[in-house]
Amino acid sequence: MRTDTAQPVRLADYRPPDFLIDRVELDVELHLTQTRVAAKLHIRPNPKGRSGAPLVLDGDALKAVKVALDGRGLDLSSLAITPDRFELPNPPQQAFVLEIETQIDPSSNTQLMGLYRSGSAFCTQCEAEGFRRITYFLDRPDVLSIYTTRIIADRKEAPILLGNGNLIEQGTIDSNRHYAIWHDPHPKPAYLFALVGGDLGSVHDRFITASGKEVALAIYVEHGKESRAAYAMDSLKRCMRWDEEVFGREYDLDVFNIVAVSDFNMGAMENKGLNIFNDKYVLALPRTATDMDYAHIEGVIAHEYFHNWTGNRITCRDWFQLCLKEGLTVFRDQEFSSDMRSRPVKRIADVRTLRAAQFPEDSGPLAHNVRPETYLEINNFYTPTIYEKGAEIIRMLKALIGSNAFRKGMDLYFERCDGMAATVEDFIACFAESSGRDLTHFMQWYKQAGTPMLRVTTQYDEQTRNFTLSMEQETPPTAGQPHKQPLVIPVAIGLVGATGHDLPLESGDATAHEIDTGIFELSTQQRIITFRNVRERPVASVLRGFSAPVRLELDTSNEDLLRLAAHDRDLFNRWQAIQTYATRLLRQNITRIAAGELPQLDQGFVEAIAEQLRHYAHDPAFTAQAITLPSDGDMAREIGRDVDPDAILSARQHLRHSLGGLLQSQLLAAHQELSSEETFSPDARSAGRRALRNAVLDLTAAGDKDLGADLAMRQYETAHNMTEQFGALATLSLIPGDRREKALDLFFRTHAADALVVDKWFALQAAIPEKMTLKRVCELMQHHAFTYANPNRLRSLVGSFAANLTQFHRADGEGYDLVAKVVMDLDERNPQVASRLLSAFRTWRIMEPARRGKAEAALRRVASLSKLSPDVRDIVDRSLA
Ligand code: B3K
Ligand code: ZN
Repeated sequence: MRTDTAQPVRLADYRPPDFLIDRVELDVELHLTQTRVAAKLHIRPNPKGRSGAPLVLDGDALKAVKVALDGRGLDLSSLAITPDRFELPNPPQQAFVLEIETQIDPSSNTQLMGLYRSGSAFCTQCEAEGFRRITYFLDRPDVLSIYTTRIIADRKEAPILLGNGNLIEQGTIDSNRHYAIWHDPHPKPAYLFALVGGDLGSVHDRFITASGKEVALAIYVEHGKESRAAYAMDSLKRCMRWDEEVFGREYDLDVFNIVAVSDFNMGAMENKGLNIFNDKYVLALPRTATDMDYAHIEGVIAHEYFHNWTGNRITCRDWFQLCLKEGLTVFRDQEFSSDMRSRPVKRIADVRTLRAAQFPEDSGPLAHNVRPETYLEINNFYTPTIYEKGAEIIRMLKALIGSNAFRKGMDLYFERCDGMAATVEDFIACFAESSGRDLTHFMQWYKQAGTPMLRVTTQYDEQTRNFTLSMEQETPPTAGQPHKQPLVIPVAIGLVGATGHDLPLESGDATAHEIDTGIFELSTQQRIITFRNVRERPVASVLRGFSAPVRLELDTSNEDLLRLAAHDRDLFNRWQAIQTYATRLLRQNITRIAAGELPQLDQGFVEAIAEQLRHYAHDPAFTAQAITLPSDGDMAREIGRDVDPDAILSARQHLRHSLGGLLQSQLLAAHQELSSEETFSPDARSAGRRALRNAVLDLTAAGDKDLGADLAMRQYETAHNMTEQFGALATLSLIPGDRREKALDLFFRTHAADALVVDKWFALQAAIPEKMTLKRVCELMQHHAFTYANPNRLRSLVGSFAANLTQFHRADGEGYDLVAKVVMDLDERNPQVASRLLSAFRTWRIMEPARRGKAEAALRRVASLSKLSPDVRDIVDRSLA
């Protein structure tokens, strides 16, 4: 393992490479423990680099066995080669060919970076810096090369040999071995390199592009799982068409291959023409996958495919520009899913994710800019801030300049930057040009961490019929950034009248464009807008569609929230109104419980939920979101300091209990009406019905646990698909007793052979908000199906526990101790997954003092280890700073 000697890398220090590598010819002879990699690099000095500089190539745990320069062998002992560095002190001043042969051991690669084994297959992961674990290289995203890869393997062991680009030749080497040659005509950085060798099953299809070119599509999976790839294939074809229609982007190779593997550090990887996926985002059958899994498959397949243009054709100059490909590609996949499903429901889901994952990051010790300025370990920057907040910036850009200028700007970007390693500035310049706007101030979103607070107060004057809305922004300080600048915030506003309709907007304080679009810009610290001729007192619906990634503080009364909840034509704000109301109720009850008083529930809120239920037929998926109360994590974030998770849990349980009890008959009726269709369809409407049915079941059980358990058992027994079965099990998991244990047991026995379903079983148990969960998790870590070797399994048990607010943050500190111990045990084997788990501590400072002390002690224990990976060292040091 590399240990923690990493030096910070700074954006300000960027220098073009001294050499370019135009062509790479790789010869990879796959072997379990002694894979031979012969690289022939066609190198030339970069006219933009320093002349006369030495050639220094990156390596990581490599062993060179042979080196030749322009065909002449070099004596290895005369060269300064270490496992992580290859240097030619006096390279030729013109183009030259450097041949390096290395030998690597994929079987002992437990980090799952570079070439490794998953099951019985060889596969690779090179982003961000994994290619240097395969061969010495200029492993940086601004060195673009054309790759030709010959893969040689035992024919029986690896009948399937895949590489980037198009297959140009295949044949026999001898009686046991065969080869395949893949050529990728598109220059690309090394992080997009991939190869796969193994004995895999596959499904095939084809796609005809808008200009009539045929593309052969294939998805490779473990033998026997072919039928599970159908939805992924369907999603692939739909997103290929969508990218043509919405962004004018066509696919550019003859083949597009996807390989699903079960050991993968993250979700998936967009290698050119050869996407490699965590099988969780490929495999689905109604009896093994929930609707949420289907939606994720659709989204991730699209995300990786969309990278072909945003990431691959146009890549990043350096890793500081990561959001250039990730934020933009997340925005594109969100838009795709919105077009495939219910747009408001997708928006609500995305905002929930942003708030649950990015907001806590942005207000804690790991806060960083969407474009960071320094890093120690780049793998720690694949964060919700880069991805989700990065996508929000693109969404705001579109709102500010309008759809037409946005599309023109995208077209310009594709035209101007194709084949380039670009920067955020290159990207934004295209929109400045297409819209004619100066976007200098807008750029600040990339340069400043922290979530802005937007405070809005309103006043209606019956005499003058003026409605005054004042907005104020403030971004709290974050690590290393004590003073913040005001940002350009697009605030979508509507004025909702008594009948629920929007009142016309008229104001001398706003531009005609703002009045037309309903999107008002706040670009200074404060802005006051007076709307004129407002015929009745309106309720302001602010930040419609969540038009900016900010926290909103509003003076809307509860009564006015009910108007929005019932009528706002913006469905996001309808949902938000209920969430805001519920949050207020929960906060009051937390205080009441702490003071020894009884929690309360007001009738208005109960009626609002009942009203949502009455109208579920319109969009059941929306209703499912609307009747789901803010989570424990939502409340912890809202409270923001001296958090006592147990107090949050009891207030929530109480509210759910009262609500479930009061609405019981309505809930039971809905559960009955929504009972499932015999034949399963994963489409959004059917999925919405199932989501609502599960939400209804859950609330019923919160109201009356015996009734709920009976209903859940019945649903479990009659379930036709995983969504219903797992929904029932999830409800049962919250009701202690024999029934729960029996159901869990049965579920495991039914699905023991199916790793992705077993992951759900682990995850569900680790999420139970009960004191006994810690013991349960420790026991499950001894279960024969548990292993440290598989990232999905680890995340399902330990990751799920670390996301369990009350149990990870137990008052006795044992939750922290457990996660810290797993991180320390795992670090040597897989630093990336270890550091990801450790980032669960990112909110430790908002806890009440006793818990805070325990969390800090656990972090200090990790920090005190002398041998830590740079990944974990970086996270632990920043968490404690
Ligand atoms: N680009 C990859 C993520 C790589 C993570 C490296 N630690 C997947 C994606 O965002 O599409
Ligand atoms: Zn991505």
